[in-house]
Amino acid sequence: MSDLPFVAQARSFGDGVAFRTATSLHTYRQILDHSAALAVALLDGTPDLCEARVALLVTPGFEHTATQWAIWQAGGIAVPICLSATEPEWEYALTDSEATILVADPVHAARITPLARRLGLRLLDATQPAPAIPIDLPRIERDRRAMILYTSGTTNKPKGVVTTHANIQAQIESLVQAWEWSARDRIPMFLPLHHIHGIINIIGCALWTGAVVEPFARFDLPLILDRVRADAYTVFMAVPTIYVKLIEAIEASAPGDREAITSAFRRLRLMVSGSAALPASVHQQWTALTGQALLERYGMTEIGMALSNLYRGERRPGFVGTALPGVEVRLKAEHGPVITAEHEPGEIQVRGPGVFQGYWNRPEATAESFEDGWFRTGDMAVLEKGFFRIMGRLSVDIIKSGGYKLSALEIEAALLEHPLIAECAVVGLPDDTWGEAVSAAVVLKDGSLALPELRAWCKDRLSTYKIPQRLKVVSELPRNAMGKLTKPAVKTLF
Ligand code: MCA
Ligand code: AMP
Repeated sequence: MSDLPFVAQARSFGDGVAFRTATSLHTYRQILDHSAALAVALLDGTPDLCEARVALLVTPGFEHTATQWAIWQAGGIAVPICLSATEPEWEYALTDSEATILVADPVHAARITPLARRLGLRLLDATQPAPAIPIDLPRIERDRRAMILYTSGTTNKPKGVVTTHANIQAQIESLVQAWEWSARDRIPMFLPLHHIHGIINIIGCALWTGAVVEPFARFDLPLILDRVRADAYTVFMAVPTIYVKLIEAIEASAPGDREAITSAFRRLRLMVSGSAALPASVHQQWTALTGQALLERYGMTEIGMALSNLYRGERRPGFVGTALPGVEVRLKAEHGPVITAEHEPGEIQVRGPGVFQGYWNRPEATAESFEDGWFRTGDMAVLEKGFFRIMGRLSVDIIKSGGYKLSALEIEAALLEHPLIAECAVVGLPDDTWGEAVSAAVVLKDGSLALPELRAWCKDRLSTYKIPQRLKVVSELPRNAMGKLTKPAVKTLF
C-alpha cells in the first residue's frame, strides 16, 4: 500500500460512498483497489515511474480519480488533458509534457489512439486494469512532483504548471478548513477535470474528507436542477456563467417549479462562485431568488485558492474576501513598494505551501513569475474595508470566458493560419453570460469572411470556448506611433 496521505485518508473512509451516479455507487475502498491494480499495470514490472508523465483522458468519475491516484501511487506525474480538445491541442500537451504513457477510457481512446500511436505512447485502459498482483508500491516523498496542468497566459502556447503532492495537499487542506468540509457533504461535479476548480476544490476536498461526489460528464442543467430539488447536495461550486444560466432557467420556470427549486437551493449549506469575476448584480439576484449568499473566492492554477469571502461571516458582493488559511497575500505596486494602505491598487502576489514549483521546462518564465519569492499573479486588486476587490488583469492578452482562462495570442496564432487572414487582434469583450466574449478583429488579404465560416474553420483547431464569438473585418488594426498594436483601441472597433 502506498504511503501517500490521500491514500491513508481514503482507507479510513473504507466502505463510505465516494462516487454516486444515477446507475452506480463506488466506495473509497473500490477507488483504492482499482487504483492499486492500475498502478501495478502502469509500473509494468519496474519499481517506480520516477516522475514519468502520464496523460489522463478519462470521463469524470470513479475511473478518473482511480487513474489519477494510480499514477501518483506508481510515482508518475499526472497530466490531465481536456476531453473536448482538438487533436493539435492534445498533441501540444502530450509533446510539451513529454508524456510516455496515456491512460484513457474506451469512450475517449477511439479518438486519441491514432495520435497516441504516432507519438509512440504506451496506451492503457482506465476501466480494465489487470488483476492486481500484490507488489510493494514505491515510497513517494511529499515533495515529489505530482501534476502538470496546462494554463494559458501571456504566451502563445499554454504552459504546464507543475505541483507536488505537498502543494496539492496544502491547497486542499486550506479549503477544507476554511469552508468546513466534512464526511456529511455531498457535491455535484460538472466542471472539466483538467483544471483545479474541479480537481482540487471539488474532488480533492470532497475525497479528502470522506464526502460524496456526484459526477456529470458536462453541465446538464435540467438534470442538475432535478438533483438539487431532490436535496442530493449540501455544497455546490460553479463558475459565474453557470449561476447566470441557473438564474435564467429559474426565471423561465413555472411558479410551482420555481418555488421548489429556489427553496432547495436555500437548504444547501454552501454555494461557491469562482474562476472569474462574479458581477455584484448576479450575486444580489441569486440572494434575492434563493436566500443564499454566494461565497466568492479567487484563485489561480499556479497557487490554488488564495482569497475567499467568509464561511461564517461577511460575503460582500463584488469582493473576494481575505487570505485563506496558510496563504500569504500582498499587493505590490509595479517597480514600487508593497502596498499596505487601503484604496491603493497593486498586483496580487502570493506565497505559501500551495504555490507551484514552476512551469514545465520553462525556467525563464518561472523566474519571471516570481518576485522575492512571491508569485506574481498578474491580477490587480485593491483592499477596501479589509476585503480584496479584483480590478482586472495586467495583461490584455488574457481572456476569461465561461471560467476558462484563454490566451488571445494563442487564438491569434491559430487565426493567422486562415488563408484569408492577413492580420488579426483578439480581445475579450464584456458579456453578461460568459464574462468575456472572444472577439477577433481581422484584416483580410482579399475576399470576405463571415463569422459562421470562421467558426466552422476553427472547429478542428481550437476548443469550442476559444472560437471567436464576434468578428470585425477592418482595413487596418489600430497601432500607436511606434507601430505597436493597441488592444484597448481594438475593443472600441466592435
Ligand atoms: C461555449 N459556448 C460559448 C462558450 N463556451 N459561447 C461563448 N463563449 C464561451 N466561452 C457556446 C458553444 O459554442 C455552444 O454554442 C454553447 O455555448 C454550448 O456549449 P457547451 O460547451 O455545451 O456549453 P456548456 O456545457 O453550457 O458550458 C458552459 C460551462 C463551461 C459549463 C460554463 O464553459 C465550463 O464548464 N466552464 C468552466 C471551466 C472551468 O472549470 N474553469 C475553471 C478553471 P452552440 O449551441 O451555438 O453550438 S480553474 C480556474 O479558473 C481557477 C484556478 C479558479 O479560480 O477556479
Ligand atoms: P486559471 O489560470 O484558469 O487558474 O485562472 C486564474 C485566473 O482566474 C486568475 O488569475 C483571475 O484572473 C481569474 N479569477 C479567478 N477567480 C476570480 C474571481 N473570483 N474574480 C475575478 N477573477 C478571478
